[in-house]
Amino acid sequence: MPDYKYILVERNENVGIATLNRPKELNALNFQLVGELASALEDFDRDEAIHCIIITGAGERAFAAGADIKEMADKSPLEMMSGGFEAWQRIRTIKTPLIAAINGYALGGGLELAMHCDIIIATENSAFGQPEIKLGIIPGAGATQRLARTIGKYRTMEMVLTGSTISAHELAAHGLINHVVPAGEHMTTAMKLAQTIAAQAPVATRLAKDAILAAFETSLEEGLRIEQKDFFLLFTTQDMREGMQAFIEKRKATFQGK
Ligand code: CO8
Repeated sequence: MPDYKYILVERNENVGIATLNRPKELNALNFQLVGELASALEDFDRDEAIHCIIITGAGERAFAAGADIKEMADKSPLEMMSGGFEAWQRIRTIKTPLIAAINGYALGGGLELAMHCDIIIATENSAFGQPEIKLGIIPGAGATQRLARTIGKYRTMEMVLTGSTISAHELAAHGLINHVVPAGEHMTTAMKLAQTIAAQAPVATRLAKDAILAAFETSLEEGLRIEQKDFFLLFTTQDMREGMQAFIEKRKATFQGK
């Protein structure tokens, strides 16, 4: 396991956990942290034993309060362009289902990181927002696109143009958060969900993620084609035979990831 400076990595049976670990700085995302996170997620993605991944933040106050403002403050456009944005692209292409477990602030790049995940759990004391406009910039890791596609144009405009924060309950009502839980229960809830996902056939969960993401990235025609291709592909797996045979024999399926 590589020696990371800004994240913690652990395994709990078939679940991988990556923890953003700069609690004093509210887990602000400096370039090295995002690079380390991308590498850790890729390691999990390559590990056949890992079937679901949780991303969370260390400490009581934040998932992540955004990109590291102190690191960005004197950067030129060219330095920003070559400063490691490809790490976000690497996170975007992780195939294993990702769960964000949020406790506290998820602002700017922090909310964008949560939106790179596939399921979002947040405690009721969490606060969300895209405050970049107050810094004279706009979101740069996907929020204008992912927020608009999830909560709609008008709410996104208000969030991005005012930079104001929004509660977990409000974002859940708009469809961006799956479950709002009492303070301190984000990891328990995320772990239960992760274990349920990890117990399924892993090729199927990865292809399900692939097909659902196509809904956000392609036309309906192309998305339907991707879904069918993924669907037919699963008929080549041993896990599909096992899943259906187990149903017929009225027993629990044992999946092998093959
Ligand atoms: N960057 C750097 N340091 C931060 C950040 C941040 N985003 N957020 C908090 N910190 C630091 C503070 O400077 C402070 O450090 P110190 O003790 O040395 O002064 C420490 O964390 C604790 O923070 P506060 O004292 O400010 O705590 P408060 O409880 O008073 O306030 C807030 C909490 C409201 C969350 C406040 O810290 C805040 O407003 N933070 C900044 C939020 C923000 O503007 N985020 C957006 C950043 S821009 C961005 O995310 C663009 C993404 C682009 C894509 C990614 C490119 C890499």
